[in-house]
Amino acid sequence: MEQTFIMIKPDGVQRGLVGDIISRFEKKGFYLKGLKFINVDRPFAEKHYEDLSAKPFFSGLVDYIISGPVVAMIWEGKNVILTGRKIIGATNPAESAPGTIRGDYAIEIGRNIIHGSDSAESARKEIALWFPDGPANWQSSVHHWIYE
Ligand code: IDP
Ligand code: MG
Repeated sequence: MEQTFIMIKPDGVQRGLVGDIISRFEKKGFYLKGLKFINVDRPFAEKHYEDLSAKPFFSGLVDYIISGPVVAMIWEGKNVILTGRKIIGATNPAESAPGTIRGDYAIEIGRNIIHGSDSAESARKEIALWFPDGPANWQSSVHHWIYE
């Protein structure tokens, strides 16, 4: 089954949104396969966002991600990469639909609470970067109530 990397950014942690965000993914039916509460350093944040290194907002983005602890997660399920992006909402919260995490809780693009992998390739790279030991090994006992 597909896996994605989801990170609650420092503003999401500071604002007390960790439980709500985890709950949205859990209630949907996705399985939590990795969870870490950590501070990352500048080289690590730069590596995570290396594809954006030429953007004018890159150093501000790295400052933001290292400004406090983040919650790094692996979520698993059918189509979890694309569906996870839909649950998160558009990058700019001004354009995120109500009902999405960013649409409900954020206002500015540089304080948009949460990250989610945007493709199978980035999910694979990000999970390897953040969880070098790989995902947790467990199976949900309600699987057949979620999948036919
Ligand atoms: P995504 O998080 O929706 O995948 P990306 O384009 O990958 O969006 O950008 C990564 C992060 O960089 C965004 O979530 C946001 O925090 C930040 N960012 C993107 N564009 C801007 C911008 O124009 N100004 C400030 N920050 C930005
Ligand atoms: Mg992105």
